[in-house]
Amino acid sequence: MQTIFDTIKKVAIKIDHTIKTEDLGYSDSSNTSGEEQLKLDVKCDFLIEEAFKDISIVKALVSEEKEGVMELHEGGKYTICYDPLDGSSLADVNLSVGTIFGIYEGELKGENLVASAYVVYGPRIELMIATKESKPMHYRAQEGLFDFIDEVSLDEKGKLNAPGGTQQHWCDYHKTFVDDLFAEGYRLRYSGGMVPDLHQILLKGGGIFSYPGTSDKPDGKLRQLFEVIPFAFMYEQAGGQAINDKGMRLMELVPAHPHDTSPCFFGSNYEINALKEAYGVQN
Ligand code: AHM
Ligand code: MG
Repeated sequence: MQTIFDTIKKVAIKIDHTIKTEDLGYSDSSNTSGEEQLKLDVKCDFLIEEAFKDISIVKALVSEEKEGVMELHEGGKYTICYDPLDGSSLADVNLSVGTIFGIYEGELKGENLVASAYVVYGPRIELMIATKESKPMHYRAQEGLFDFIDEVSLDEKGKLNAPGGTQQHWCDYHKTFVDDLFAEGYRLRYSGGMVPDLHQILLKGGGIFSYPGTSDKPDGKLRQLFEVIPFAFMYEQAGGQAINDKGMRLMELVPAHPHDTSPCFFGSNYEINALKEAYGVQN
């Protein structure tokens, strides 16, 4: 597993360089979710594939930017599911973006995730790694190498509210829930990049990030294998909770297809318990 984390560290530095130096325009292709791919999406996907292709413990790769599963080594133990450049449409306005990795052993489902990691490309490059044995471990790059900063824990209750999805398409009880948090004094923090938005909530002690099912997207937007399950694991390891709109732990998701999405809510305990009440699901 350490080899995988070391590879993530090396490729993160390359991706950061790519973001800072390469063309921000569109490629002439689109991904499985029907979204137009930027040249940066394609390049970052390629860099990750190159970085992992000779590592024998990696059985397969599954990328948000590719259709199927890319088999690598038959005797490998882990499948790495990744979003090469999450929030890539924010790069041209110079906001933070990220890379997300979910490391699975066996069938691709929540309970088989054994570790997750994400990288934030902002004013600095930061990395968070979570394993079953640890709280999320926070690193920051300094001259191309990652220094360990600290373990991260969520407080019982935070102050930040990051409500995703188009408000016009929210259901009434979701709107009431979001409004009630603001009436309680919560502050809006939503950049449109789930990596920096969830990173901010983790590091500032707590709050809630939501991307609900909406009338136009009943299953939400965020993809289970590359986005939802890796962050659910991070939040649970930090002492928080991560659930869907039925109150089910996101770690119990079993995607039928690699690109399946799910409504998702990540937060500290107070806010997630309030959400369960607002949605009328088990607490
Ligand atoms: P992407 O993987 O195509 O970049 O999309 C995922 C991003 C998330 O980072 C973010 O939370 C969400 O899309 C924002 O969506 P919206 O613009 O609907 O708020
Ligand atoms: Mg993404």
